[in-house]
Amino acid sequence: MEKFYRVLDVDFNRAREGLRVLEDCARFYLEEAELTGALRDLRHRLSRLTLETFPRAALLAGRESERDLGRNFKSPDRRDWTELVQANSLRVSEALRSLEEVSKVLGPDSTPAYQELRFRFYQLEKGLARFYRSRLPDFPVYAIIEPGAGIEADVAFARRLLAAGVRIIQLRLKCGDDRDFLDLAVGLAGECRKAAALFVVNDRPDIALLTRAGGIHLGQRDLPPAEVRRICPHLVLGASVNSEVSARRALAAGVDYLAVGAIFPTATKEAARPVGLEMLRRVKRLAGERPVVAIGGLNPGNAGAAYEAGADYLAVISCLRAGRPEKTVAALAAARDESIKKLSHRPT
Ligand code: TZP
Ligand code: MG
Repeated sequence: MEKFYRVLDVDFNRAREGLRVLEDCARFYLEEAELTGALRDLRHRLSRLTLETFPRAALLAGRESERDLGRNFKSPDRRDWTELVQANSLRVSEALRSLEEVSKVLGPDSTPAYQELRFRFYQLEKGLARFYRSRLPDFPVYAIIEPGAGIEADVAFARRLLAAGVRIIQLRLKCGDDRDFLDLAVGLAGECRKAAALFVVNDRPDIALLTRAGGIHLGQRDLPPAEVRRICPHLVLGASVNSEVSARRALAAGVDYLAVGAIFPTATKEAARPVGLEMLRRVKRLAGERPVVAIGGLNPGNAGAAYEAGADYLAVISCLRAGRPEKTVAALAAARDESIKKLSHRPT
């Protein structure tokens, strides 16, 4: 029995501590009062249940941390909030499951209560989804595909881009019917999944959900980002902006990245008034840690200037169709490396 108490003690600590880490993330990073309160409540309920069901003395008697084989296991480094939250979410759900199993031996009357806590945690984990979608892949080319030569050809084009290293593909469809939109989105989503790339749907949260896309992109006249967030809390959410006012508005709505444009004149979206590199610089300043995507009239010739003005990514449509896409993608990516080199040599 003592060994069961040892497991109970370890997993009680593990679950409580994991919940405390998540609570701190919700409190200090997300600053979301409701989620913070719900995680705290779960932690308190777990403590109450355990300490009211099992004698504290038995838990402490079972404790043998000095001899614990796991004592010297090195826990992996965490690169960011996403990894921190992911690791601690797993820790909590695993520990809750273990408590539930051990309670079957030590105090079966409490098992349903442990099970309920575990299910409550699964629910709360959804609130932590914000941490999971805040990251865009590293590669700086954000490819936008507008349907051209039919689904097969468009999907084949996406495959070429992915093979060239592109890790974000957006589907943008301004005319045509919904069935075509959905069919093409299914094809592109499948290719992106195979390549572990992010698939983003422009304008349409319904199509994004139906195709299990990773992101949704909204213009200023599309559905409001805050509303879309309610129905797609797990998706990377991007917004197009063309001024400091619109950038502030999008940031206040909690978007994950901003797309600024049109930077240069473009025939792809003639109505888009060019805002120039200066606006890109200003939006970058406002965006803080959120990534900024430059869009509009970009190509390998002006890519360096866009990176130097603050673009983290370049969203491109027509230049990908202008020559061999592999060559263009490589040139757009190389321009970033050049800019980084140039900026790091610039005297301060
Ligand atoms: N939004 C601002 S400019 C633009 C969009 C969708 C079009 C960008 O296309 P291109 O061909 O890369 O200039
Ligand atoms: Mg739109």
